[in-house]
Amino acid sequence: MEKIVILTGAGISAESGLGTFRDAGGLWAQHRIEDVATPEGFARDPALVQAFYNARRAKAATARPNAAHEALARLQAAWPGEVVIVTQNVDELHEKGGAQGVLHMHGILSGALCATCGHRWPAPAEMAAGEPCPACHAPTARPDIVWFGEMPYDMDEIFEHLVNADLFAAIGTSGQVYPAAGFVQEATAAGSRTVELNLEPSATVSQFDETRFGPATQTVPEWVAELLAG
Ligand code: BJW
Repeated sequence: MEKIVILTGAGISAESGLGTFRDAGGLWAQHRIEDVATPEGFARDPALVQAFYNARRAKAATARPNAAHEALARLQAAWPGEVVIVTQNVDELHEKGGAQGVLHMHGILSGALCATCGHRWPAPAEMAAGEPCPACHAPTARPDIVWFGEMPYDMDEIFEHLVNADLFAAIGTSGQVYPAAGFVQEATAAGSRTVELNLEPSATVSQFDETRFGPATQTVPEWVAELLAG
């Protein structure tokens, strides 16, 4: 039975009303990456970083999964082989749409992490600068988000899935952030077919065997229906 590995990025949640990073008017047009998505930025101004993530946590809490998230959950439930979803998104809309076992390589907005001892716990709706860790009591609670220069989560498991994939799909990701941007190369080297679904060609578009362009709420349900029809 064919194994499908799917990588998703901010584009799949765009039509749920959550901002992407690099599109015009996206999150990085409003904030400098190095201020809000690096450990150095957090050390410099924890209040700014907490405010950035508090706002995104509040927005994600009310966001609804869209037809693309729901189509991937349908594929997982109906496909006779394995369907692994790896997401760079921190919004948990795949789970809200019914997906199982999602690998959150860049963390989750609903999680908190101690920068001192590494303890992880559910984040409150609002986090403040200098909040204490419930385990070691150091005043270093932060969002459980993977910032630039940090190791993404579950990498061993993800690479294991990639080398065993028969089909790799990247959905709504610009292909500008590593290691995720290198997954298509890993999958190709392992003999997998590859497909990109995106609004526009990504930075790695030339590395895919097949491309489908358009809004995720259209392209993903169509692609899933074709797969399930055989
Ligand atoms: C639609 C749509 C619609 C819109 N329908 N589509 C070379 C190799 C390895 C590492 C590096 C390297 N060079 C540099 C590095 C280091 C660095 C990096 O990649 N820098 C680049 C800027 C060059 N990477 C790291 O530091 C990572 N750690 C690391 O590498 O550790 C060492 C390591 C080495 C080797 C193996 C393993 C580990 C950590 C990266 C952490 C990224 N964190 C962020 C922010 C935190 C999360 C958050 O706040 O939410 O994660 S950055 C930001 O970018 C966020 C995203 O998850 C990530 C990717 O963005 P994404 O999802 O692609 O969004 P956009 O906005 O870029 O694109 C949206 C796409 O959707 C577009 O293509 C649109 O067309 C499309 N779209 N509407 C369909 N309706």
